[in-house]
Amino acid sequence: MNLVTVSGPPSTGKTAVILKTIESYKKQNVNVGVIKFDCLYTDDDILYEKAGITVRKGLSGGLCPDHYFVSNIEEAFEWGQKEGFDVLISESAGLCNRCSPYIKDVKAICVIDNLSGINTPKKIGPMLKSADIVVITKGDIVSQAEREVFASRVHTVNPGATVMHVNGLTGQGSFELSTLLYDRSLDTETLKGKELRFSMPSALCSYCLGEKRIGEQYQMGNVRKINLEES
Ligand SMILES: Nc1nc2c(ncn2[C@@H]2O[C@H](COP(=O)(O)OP(=O)(O)OP(=O)(O)O)[C@@H](O)[C@H]2O)c(=O)[nH]1
Ligand SMILES: [Zn+2]
Ligand SMILES: [Zn+2]
Repeated sequence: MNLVTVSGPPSTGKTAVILKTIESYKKQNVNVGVIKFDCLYTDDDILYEKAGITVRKGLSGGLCPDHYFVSNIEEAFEWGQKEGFDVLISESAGLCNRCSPYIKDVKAICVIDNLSGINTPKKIGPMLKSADIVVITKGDIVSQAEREVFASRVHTVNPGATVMHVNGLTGQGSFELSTLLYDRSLDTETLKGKELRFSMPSALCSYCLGEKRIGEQYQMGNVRKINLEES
């Protein structure tokens, strides 16, 4: 089975792009399943089910969604193998810009949209920086000049990535994407022992542990203070 990890900030078009890409696979009799990771809420599973795609979802609740992803991806992978998928696509919410779910030797796709502002590529962090393919959506609602500036900002942050434009509504570009995601000759047997591309920052502070009170005397562990003297 091939595993493909898709992530990106909320509402950028991940589900739309995945649905269009799976349409291409269906025509080629490639069996695809989806595992969706989110933080508090998602109804993506309903969208996938409506399209006839087998899907499971996991909500991380109080945990960083990427940490939750890593703790659960092996089980999700084994589920996909039992289901007999050729490709398992994970969709995860990029809610934490410090982290990313990408695994070495597992295809990593970041979906961002043209509407998010030209400085967004710099803000996203490892989820964009360490992706193999960056998919840019919503090109239909900005000008050609804006599309070009945005794509060049993406290239600056991740010069090694393949940058693609996909329209999540019409599916334009999704066939090309589908040809890059599935490799028939590649059969990943297990994720055991594989490594993340990026070590998740350890940020154990009082607030990670449930503290609610404001005030220096309540702050322990990994505390960082802003320097307000400098501008
Ligand atoms: N105009 C336009 N709208 C798009 C495009 N791609 C997605 N959308 C719309 O953007 C909205 C969000 O798309 P989703 O596919 O749900 O985004 P997502 O990244 O999966 O969202 P979450 O999983 O909730 O974080 C939907 O209303 C889509 O129809 C695009 O290329 N152009
Ligand atoms: Zn989604
Ligand atoms: Zn995180």
